[in-house]
Amino acid sequence: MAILIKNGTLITASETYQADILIENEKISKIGVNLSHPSADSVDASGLLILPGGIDAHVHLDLPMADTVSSDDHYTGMKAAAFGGTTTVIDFVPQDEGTLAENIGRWRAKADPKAALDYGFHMNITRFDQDVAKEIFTLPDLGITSVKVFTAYNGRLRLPDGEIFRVMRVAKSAGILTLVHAENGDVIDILVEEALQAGNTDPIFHAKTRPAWGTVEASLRAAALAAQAGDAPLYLVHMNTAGEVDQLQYAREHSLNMMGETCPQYLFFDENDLRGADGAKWICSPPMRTAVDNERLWEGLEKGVIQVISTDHCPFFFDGTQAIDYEGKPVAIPGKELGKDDFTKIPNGLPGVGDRMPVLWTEGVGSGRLTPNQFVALHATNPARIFGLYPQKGSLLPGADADIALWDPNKELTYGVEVAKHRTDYNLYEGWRLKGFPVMVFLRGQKIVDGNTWYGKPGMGKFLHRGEGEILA
Ligand code: DUC
Ligand code: ZN
Ligand code: ZN
Repeated sequence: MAILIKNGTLITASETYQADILIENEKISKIGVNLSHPSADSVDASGLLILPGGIDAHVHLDLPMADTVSSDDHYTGMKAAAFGGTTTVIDFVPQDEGTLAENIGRWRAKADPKAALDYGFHMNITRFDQDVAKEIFTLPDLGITSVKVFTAYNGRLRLPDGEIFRVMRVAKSAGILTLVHAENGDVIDILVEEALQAGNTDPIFHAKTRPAWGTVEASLRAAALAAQAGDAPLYLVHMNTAGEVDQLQYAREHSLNMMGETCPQYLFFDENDLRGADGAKWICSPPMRTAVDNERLWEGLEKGVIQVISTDHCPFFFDGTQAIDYEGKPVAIPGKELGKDDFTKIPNGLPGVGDRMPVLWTEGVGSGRLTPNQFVALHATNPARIFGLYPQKGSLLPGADADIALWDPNKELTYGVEVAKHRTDYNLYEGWRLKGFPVMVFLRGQKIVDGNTWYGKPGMGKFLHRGEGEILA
């Protein structure tokens, strides 16, 4: 079935223009003025903007954490994403028992039957030896062209610096991008132990025990390791401090192949949000920082130092003892209440995958800080390029997948948990007034969202075999 979207204004990463779009066989087949087709279903997009579907390059779905699991799985999280204009997500495969291929196989077995959007995987490397080194070379054949390493979570996820250096060298020669989670694991462990000994168990101590300086230092360390690994390509995840923007700028000014992302929570909130009775809602790692950090991250986006806005979506219920209604059924999943007497037991993570584009449209484009074209670059085109999905994803071009968000720039609403479709009991943007919202969303030419109606289905999303990504200068 063909679809003809008429009279809309296309917004790409570099252009804004009026045209019609013809969709055939899941792809954009034509873009032009006054297009016609004998049997296409016509969609009138007068007064609407046409954006490439968003790409959230950093989500965690169905992620086991301590005594629970993140509350959005590959169906519910992707559905929530779609209602916010996102049509592709990239999830992380934990490195548990067995080979990388076995881990990926197990994660695919969970994701494939549920996926409601197209999706890819990053591979966490949290145990490294010669066998893993060899296996990294096979990841591109499995569709994975990025690995993530950690400088924190001692004894669990962290690799020693020498092993991070080795991973970077291997990854570079395999055409793979290394993602780094930058915090100082040693300092965190000492501060956490001291806080608990002193009886400091409130959520604010989550932030106090993970200092910003650890992140600044670890991000420079990552840049230096990548430089010494023959200028291995490097991508800094969830940037949250002003100092990280400085380090990224420094690395880029010195021609290193370094890029970075930030997430909405680091633009709008600070550690004071952890102080209230509901402070646990804001607990994620790395934590919120200060208003000065928020501002410098905005500047990093405006000036192109930071390339991507993703979410680190990893929601938990605030009160997982109380069921919510999800698609007509009661659902309760243990959440933040697990840590009511001890911040270290609060599951780390936030909802965000559905909030990202509507919130950033209002606060970024609506405020004049970002142009609509920058918005598209940060939310779709840049992640597509960096993660080897361009031009199939993140573009409005003939031949590309027809992943499209029709955006009403004048739609105003009060946002919050009742509007967002995440499977959790709270929303960080409760009561925010938003202007500009997706009203219709297509995944490979299939209408999956129309206003408040959901047409998506579990299993309709495809696993994406990503190619080698680009280094964005
Ligand atoms: N941080 C979180 O807060 N949750 C999941 C993973 C991560 O890096
Ligand atoms: Zn991380
Ligand atoms: Zn993450």
